[in-house]
Amino acid sequence: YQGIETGVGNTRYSGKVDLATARSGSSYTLTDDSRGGHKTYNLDHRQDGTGTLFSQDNDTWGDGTTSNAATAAADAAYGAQETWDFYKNTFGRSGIKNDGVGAYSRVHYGDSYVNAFWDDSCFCMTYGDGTNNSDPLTALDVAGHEMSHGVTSNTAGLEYSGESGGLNEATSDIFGTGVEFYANNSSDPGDYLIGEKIDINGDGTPLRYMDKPSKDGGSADYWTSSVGNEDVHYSSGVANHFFYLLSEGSGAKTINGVDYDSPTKDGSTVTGIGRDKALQIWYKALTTYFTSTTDYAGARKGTLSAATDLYGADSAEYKAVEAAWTGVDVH
Ligand code: ASN
Ligand code: ZN
Ligand code: CA
Repeated sequence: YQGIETGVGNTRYSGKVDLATARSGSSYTLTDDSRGGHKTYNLDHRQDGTGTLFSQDNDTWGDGTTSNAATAAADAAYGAQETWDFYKNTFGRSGIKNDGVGAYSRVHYGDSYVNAFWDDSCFCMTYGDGTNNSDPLTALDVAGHEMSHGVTSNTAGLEYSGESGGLNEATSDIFGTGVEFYANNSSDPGDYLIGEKIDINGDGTPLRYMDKPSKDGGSADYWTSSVGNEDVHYSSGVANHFFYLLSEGSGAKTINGVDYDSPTKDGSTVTGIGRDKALQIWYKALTTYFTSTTDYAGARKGTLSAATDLYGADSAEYKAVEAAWTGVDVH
């Protein structure tokens, strides 16, 4: 017998989840033939090679703790699965290249490696295990962030420096957040924080905040003429803040138990249009109007063109895009 199975993942961050797996005879592997054949491999602390495909004689993966090597694999497989489904069901996009082909994921990269990364050359995702190998970088928003680098690379191709680099990073934060809300997982509910589950600062605070990016101590809340000189993970703040304002509006709000308070540069009020429409506008702009050299002024133009295409030039959505960019001082 060979076929697609529904296994169980006991993840570190997302509780107990269904995982699409493959069975061949009495052996199961972390292979998802319902989503382009995505596979999850164990690097077992190496830093090169593909690693070993997760394989075992039962279909329950991990035990929720990092002492079990398959736990991070369950998170990574779940992240790949939800990211695939988010793109398919939100935008009709079939995989990172829209060609129906799945990527692959590698977990347990290096020793106490505190990062995760997408690599175009292997068309693969890689996750470190975090500080003391005990906080793997496999949370849903991180997985969605990294795989979205593959989407950006295969669409607008935003160069990873200057303002286009900030837009590239923000695109990953925006869609990583989209994945987290899409998954609607009770252990990791949707929020406008990035990396809130992986304890990257050691004090429980998230890596980034979309409502007010400067809360991380480095990111830009508003555009300035020098924002393109900053690290792309900081210049992204302007677009992350735009996306929050467009989705949820300015001011104070509590969503899924998290408090937000999003300011505008000039004190103006922005009325949000909801995350679903904001995601459609960003995706249309990324895949239709943005190019490798799009800067913040170009992103304003591109998202306004996208809003016109989707909702009309006289729409409330178009006006909200204008207001949200104005709120972050992009004109
Ligand atoms: N995790 C980082 C990111 O996706 C890796 C990098 O710096 N490119 O932004
Ligand atoms: Zn990134
Ligand atoms: Ca998050």
